Amino acid sequence: MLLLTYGLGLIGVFLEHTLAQSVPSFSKNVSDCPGYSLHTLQESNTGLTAQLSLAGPACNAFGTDYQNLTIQVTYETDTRLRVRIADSENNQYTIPESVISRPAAPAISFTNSSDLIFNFEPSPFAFWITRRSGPNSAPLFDTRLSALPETPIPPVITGDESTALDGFSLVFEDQYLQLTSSLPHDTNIYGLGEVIASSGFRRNVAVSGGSIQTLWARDAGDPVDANFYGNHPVYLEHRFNETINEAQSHGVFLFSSSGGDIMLLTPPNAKQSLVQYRMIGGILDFYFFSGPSPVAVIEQHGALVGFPSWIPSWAFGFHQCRWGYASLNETMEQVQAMRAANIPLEVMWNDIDLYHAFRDFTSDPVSYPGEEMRAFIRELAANNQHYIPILDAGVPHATNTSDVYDPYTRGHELDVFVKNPDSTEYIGQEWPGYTVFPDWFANATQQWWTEALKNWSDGGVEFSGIWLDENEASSLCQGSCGTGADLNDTSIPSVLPGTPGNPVPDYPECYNSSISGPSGNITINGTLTCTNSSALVGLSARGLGAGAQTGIDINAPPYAIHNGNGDLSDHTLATNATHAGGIVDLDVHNMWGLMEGKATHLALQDLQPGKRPVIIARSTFPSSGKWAGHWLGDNFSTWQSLYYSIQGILQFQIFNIPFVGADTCGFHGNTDEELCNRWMQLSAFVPFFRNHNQRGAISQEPYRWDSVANASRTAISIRYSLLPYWVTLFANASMRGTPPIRALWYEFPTEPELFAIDQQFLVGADILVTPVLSPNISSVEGIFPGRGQVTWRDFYTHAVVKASNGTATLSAPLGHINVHIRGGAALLMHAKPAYTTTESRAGPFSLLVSLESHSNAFGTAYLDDGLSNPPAESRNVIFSATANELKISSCGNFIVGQKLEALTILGVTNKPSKVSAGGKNLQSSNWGYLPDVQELVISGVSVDLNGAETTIAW
Ligand code: MIG
Repeated sequence: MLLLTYGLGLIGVFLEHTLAQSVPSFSKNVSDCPGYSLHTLQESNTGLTAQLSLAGPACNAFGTDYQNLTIQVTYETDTRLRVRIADSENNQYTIPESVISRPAAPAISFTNSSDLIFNFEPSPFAFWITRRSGPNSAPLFDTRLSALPETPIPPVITGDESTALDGFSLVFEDQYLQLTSSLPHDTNIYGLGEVIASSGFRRNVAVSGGSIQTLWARDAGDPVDANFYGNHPVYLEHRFNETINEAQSHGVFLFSSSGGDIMLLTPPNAKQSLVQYRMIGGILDFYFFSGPSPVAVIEQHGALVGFPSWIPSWAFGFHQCRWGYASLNETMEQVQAMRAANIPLEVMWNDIDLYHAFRDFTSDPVSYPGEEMRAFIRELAANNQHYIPILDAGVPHATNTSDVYDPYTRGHELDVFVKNPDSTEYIGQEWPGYTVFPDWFANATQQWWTEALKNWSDGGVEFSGIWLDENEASSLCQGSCGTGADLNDTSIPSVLPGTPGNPVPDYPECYNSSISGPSGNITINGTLTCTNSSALVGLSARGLGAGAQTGIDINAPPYAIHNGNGDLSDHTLATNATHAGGIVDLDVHNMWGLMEGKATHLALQDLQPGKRPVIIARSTFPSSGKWAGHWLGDNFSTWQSLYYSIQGILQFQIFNIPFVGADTCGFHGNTDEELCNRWMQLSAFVPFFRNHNQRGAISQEPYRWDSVANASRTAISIRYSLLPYWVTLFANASMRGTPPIRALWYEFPTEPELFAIDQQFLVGADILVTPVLSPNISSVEGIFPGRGQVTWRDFYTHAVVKASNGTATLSAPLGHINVHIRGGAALLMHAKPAYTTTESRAGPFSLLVSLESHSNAFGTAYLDDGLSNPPAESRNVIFSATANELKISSCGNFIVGQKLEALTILGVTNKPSKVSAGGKNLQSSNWGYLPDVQELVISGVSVDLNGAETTIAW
């Protein structure tokens, strides 16, 4: 009853703010939109500028047509071309440099050297992009009507007429912008997000359905085929010409913070596929990246939006979290239990349980007292461990004048909160009751945020990093529900999960009560009762949640994007919430999470000078990687979620936010032993490795089951031995945007059988992970790229994989994850992985070399102190093997304290008669040869990685 009255009250307030706008009537039909004609063309040495005029009567489809547009084409580099179409009046919102700074205008001309060429026809205006290096191949992007099929095209979602396509003219209205490009039939498209696509990592452009990527940040627990936390209007397209065995990738990025729908489909009977952009604001500011390799496309996107921030080496350790550690004691017990079980724990986290009255920047005086927190965190630090707490987006509104809550008082004083249209504070609702929201556009917000973080840390919560939750931004009520309400009322229309009245009752996915014990008693002792076939059912299911799109609010733009919540103002700041300078949230909604991440990064730089900030954010936007990493949000304790985590991790590599991972063992629902076992092992090969759980669900820390403890120890030990490899991959990401985690086809772009593979992935170029994604099986089939030309060796046994037709069935008992090393790899490793990354780094190095064709291997290792920001001195070590010898050389100024003490060289065909290091023969007791796996093992050396070139010969 309370809920109902509450809800009605909110609607009243909301309408007051929205009814004021009278909405003109629109045709809602783009079929008679006239397009534009180009004139007043001016060419320059970096590109061209021209005017576009509406070519006929305005169609006013979902807004009012602009009469005049300006197009600017800039050859920014040889691999990046910008096509920017904006209203000549400059009324439409554009992303300011203060939020995302972009490279300066080109100082020299790339017009005649760029691999991308801009072509156009003036009337109706249309453009297409071709490759200089591929004059005869299909354009990469083509908006000509002649390139597009006849319209109308039936709905992408059956029964949802708004997803039909009925005209391809360029439409540029204040509230609707449409641009359509032809694509080769059923081309390979990756990216556009954030999404969990039922089609897998490769997006569905096929006849049966197609895809809609809706761009609107939304707090929704990992829905399939619908918009949720982050927004990334960038895709990576891959084309393979079988006839000439040529593979080329390119990228297309729309630089816009507006809400929108991006449709991908292949019309029935059409010879081509399409991408159609439907934006409800902003301008059309496109960037094209020429690749031609997929990794180059990702690097080119990074060069534009910003490369990922440097990650300190400790952040690659194992993180333990859950919602529901009720007290500091309970939190400490986890740290102790992990130590007792000898399962490495690097970073301990707390969720909102930490807070006093659910308030940001607090710790509960009874359950998490400040001074005890300080002592706890310092003890962690003394053990080379770290601590990360949560921060929610909604800052509690103090209830009354006697309620001292400094972050609110101070923020109010500095005028840093989002406003209603009438300039009063916008008051939404979160766990603490009524909340306000930082306005990242206001002048003093950064100062206030930094101060609040400092005070929190000074009060005892001496965090090493920050976890940013709910930053879509999420609000539990509709509109500014606190405006005019009784702010003393801190009740919320929702009960915490795990509290009486809202238990987490579902049995683990594979639970069978007849085998697992009496029903009604969920324990962590799950049994292995799922069959392989049942668990992955639904992977091909579709559905974009468009059913939720009823009751469009009058305050919503006339074109209703396919927001999973329907109303754009639902569960978030209302579209009319107002930022400094009069910006309405409608235009910048998708950047709230980015801006919070940036402000937090800048604050940590201030508070922890010289250190690399560790920030994990839920809502992201292009350039978020410069400031933060990401976790994949509220997934489920299911096998399907385990599988989906791989495409999520791959997607965020495209977005240049490589430090990403899923809630290991699953968030929603109750996990079980087998799932958690497999998941702990998979996540050990994922950049951000954190176990996290829903409040009220059964406990799932890795020590809870013996088998999971064993599996975790094994996988974490491999992870820590591979730390130099992770550090090198992430250094390359921060310096060049190179993605650390790669889809198999990135390395083998001419092998179409790999284009849809997302059950396996590569760590860097050299480590292939083939996880188990289904219950109750003890073998797994894997594909081994290279078509027999590449040697893959088992990481554990060093045996060469025998793949017939490119695939092999691998033994995969519970507790074993298949990992293979690519022939030609040379991996520097920590010889003695220890309890923490710091202790692992303190030990000696080893080297694993997997020779290709029995002679060649190459690898590099980036070494530095793992902490400094910006990075201080570094050293790049190069390993290069050819015909019976390995050369080790390095450059840089960082002094590596640890020696290389052991080498394993795989692929040595015959037992060597002698082995030498640095010209001196080794005693026979210092090396051995295993003929079965053609393995030469060398110990008893002590190679100085700072020295001049050392040669190991055999
Ligand atoms: O409304 O802080 O995604 O990781 O445990 C739920 C509690 C708020 C959502 C996050 C989840 C976190 C939870 N939060």
